This record gives sequence, C-alpha cells and structure tokens, in this order.
Amino acid sequence: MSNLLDLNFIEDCNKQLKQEIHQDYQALGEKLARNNIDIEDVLKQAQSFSIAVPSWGVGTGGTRFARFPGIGEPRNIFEKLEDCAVINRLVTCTPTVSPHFPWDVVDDMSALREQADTLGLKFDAVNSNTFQDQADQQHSYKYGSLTHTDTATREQAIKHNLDCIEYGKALGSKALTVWVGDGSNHPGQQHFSRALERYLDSTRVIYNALPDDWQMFIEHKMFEPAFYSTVIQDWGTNVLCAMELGDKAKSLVDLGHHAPNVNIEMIVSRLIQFKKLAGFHFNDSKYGDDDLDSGSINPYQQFLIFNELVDAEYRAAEGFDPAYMLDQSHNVTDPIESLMNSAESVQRSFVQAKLVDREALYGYQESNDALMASNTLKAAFHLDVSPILAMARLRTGGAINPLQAYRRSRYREQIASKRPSSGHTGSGIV
Ligand code: RM4
Ligand code: MN
Ligand code: MN
Repeated sequence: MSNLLDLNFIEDCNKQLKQEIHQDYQALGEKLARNNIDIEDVLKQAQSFSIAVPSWGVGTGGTRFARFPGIGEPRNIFEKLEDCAVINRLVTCTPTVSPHFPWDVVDDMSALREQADTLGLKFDAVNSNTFQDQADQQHSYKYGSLTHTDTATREQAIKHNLDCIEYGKALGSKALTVWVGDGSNHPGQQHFSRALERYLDSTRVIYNALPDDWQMFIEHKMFEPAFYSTVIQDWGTNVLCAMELGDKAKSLVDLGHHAPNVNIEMIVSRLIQFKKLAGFHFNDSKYGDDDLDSGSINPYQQFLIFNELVDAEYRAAEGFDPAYMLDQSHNVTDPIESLMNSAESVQRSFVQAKLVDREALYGYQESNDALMASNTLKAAFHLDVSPILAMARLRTGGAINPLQAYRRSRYREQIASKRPSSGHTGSGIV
C-alpha cells in the first residue's frame, strides 16, 4: 500500500532520532528514580494504553456552513481502514476502529473484518445513526427517531440499531453506541417526559437484543441539532436511562457534549462509583461541541479526567473497564496527522496520571492541605513524559516521531492519485 507500512522505512526514520531519545529516556529515568519510580514500569503502562480511531474521523470534517475537502480522502470504509492502519503503524496505540452505520455498511461484512485483520486492526464499539435521513429510508427523522411521536418512525430507528448489532457481530465488536439528536427547537414543541418515555420504550427493545457479552453505550449531548431541548441532554438523564435499562447499559462521556465549565472529571468519578462509565469520545472544545483535537485547548482537564481513571484503577474499582475512543472533526488539518497527535495527547494524559503520587495526594486530602494536594497533581502534569511515549513506540515498531515520519513518507500525496476527490463541499458534520 505504502512505504509507511514498511518496517525498513520506519526504522530508517527512527535512525537519526534514536540516540537523542535514548539520552532523554535515561535522563527522565534518573529523575523518576529519585522518587522511587521505575521508568520501565511506566513504559509498560504506556504500552498497555490503547484508544480507538473513529472511522468517520479520517475524512475531512466541516461545519454546517461548509466543508473544505483535503486531497486523497478515503471514499469508503476500506480506504478509511487503510488510513487507520497508517495511524496505528506509526503511533502503535490505536489498534481498533469504531465504525459508524450506515456510513460504513458494505455488502460483505466478513470481507471488512478480513481486511482489518490483514491491516492488524480490530473493531471497537459500533455507532448507529438516526440523526439524518438516508436516501432509501421510508420515514424521516426530521422530528426525531427513537423518540418520534410516530410508531412506524420509531420502529424504523429501532430496526436500524438492531441491524447495527448484527453488523457489529460480524465485525467482532462488543458494544453499540447510541447517540440521538432528538429534541426540539421551540418551547412547547415536545412533551419532555413523553419523549423520554418513548426513548426508554425504544431502547429497551434494542437493549434486549444485545448479545450477553455486549454493552450499550448511551451518549448524551446538551444541544445541536436540537437547539431548545434535547432528549438525552446531559449525564443525569443519561445515567437515569442506563439505570432503567440494566447492567449492560452505561453512560458514554463525549468531552464536547457538556455545558461550558462543567466539571467533567467529577462526572467521570460519579459514573465510576456507580459502575456506569461506558467510556469516552475524546476531543476538545472551547465553546460547544467543537470536536477539536484532544488536548489542544484544555490539556489540564484531560489530565484531571485521567487522574480519576487512574485512581479507579489504583483502587481496583469494581466493574471499571472504560472504552477509549477519539471523536473529532478535522476541518483544517490532515485527519491522519490530527488523529496521531490526539492519540498521543490522550496517552500522555494517561501516563502523567500514572505518575501522580497517589498516597501523598490521599494524605493531603485527609489533612485538608489544599495547596499541596493541588501541587501534587500539578507535579505530575508538568512532567514531560515525551521520552516514555517515544520509547513505547520505538519498542513496539512504531515511529519515534510519527508526524515527521508520516510527512516524509508522502503518503497523502501518493494516495491522492488513487483517490480522486469526491467533490462534496457542502456542509457536513464530519
Ligand atoms: C455526534 C456525536 C456522535 C457521533 C456523531 C458523528 O455529535 O458525537 O458520537 O457519532 O457526532
Ligand atoms: Mn461523540
Ligand atoms: Mn459530538
């Protein structure tokens, strides 16, 4: 496919950087050793981290105003997988892909699974889509899907989710993520509790169709496309529904789907405590559901979220097994570059959180030493763990500097001639 998948090429890219990275790794190792931390242990933790790439993220995104396509965009799920493989080849922490249906439906799902296998990829949670109409569909989702007032429309939306479970089974997935845009634009337009009752009636049917070893991830979002009210608008409604449905239903946290200034790390803690944390859609935001690159705006928040996650691991919290996924829209960057950067950014927060002196923190909490508690977190956040991340990649056959290697490969330029432009410049969510 490309020289990028060639071990020799990556080896060659790493050659010039190897000496420097060994020196930096050693220096950081000595620094950590002064705090009785073995850098090799931290490295193993870094290598254990993995995060799924969204199939819809490898195409250029857009806003409701316009989309400015890049060159060599993938035109179907097979090409999307090729790009995902390039990402994983270089960063080595993205071995899974989260597909979105019907966008990624193909006639032969087993062929898709085979291609993924060949590329060294597996599938994470499958996503349903009842937030837009498809060309061939009978009932419109203009006024809602799983919560629509019309029974036939609800049934159609339920059927789509059941189909997604079947696609997922064929691909080896173990979870269905359900996000609905259902809501209203005018006060009075929708009866709040009736709409939620309909949601629960619909999702119960979907829940009951889940295989025993599957989970249902419920995703909330405060607003957009509905601008007055949204049926599953926040983590409160989300977790109430997950509790109503049963143990296999959990709440998914998309970082951009909250009101500004909401304490997301605290929501995470609550969901962990009640065994209801499904996992994450990582991205960053400044104003709303901006879908910016993870850690590009507020890396401290991302670290504080991982502080809660690592704390749960440290305390061996029961039922704790969150799924990590990226969910971003790359409007002005090469999606492959953004996804590599973001995967590393999330991995960085994870590793930094591993370096929090947890016993010291608990001590400061018990003695009400607010300043030292805060400084304990800051100490880990300020550590530059780049050498650990680079060494983790080097030892697993990835690139010391993924971005540099990717640009040097000229993958995008090469692939552009094989993938003529789709010409689609209209608005688009992704
Ligand atoms: C939504 C939400 C969902 C994703 C779609 C494309 O805002 O984040 O997770 O499936 O976008
Ligand atoms: Mn999302
Ligand atoms: Mn979103």
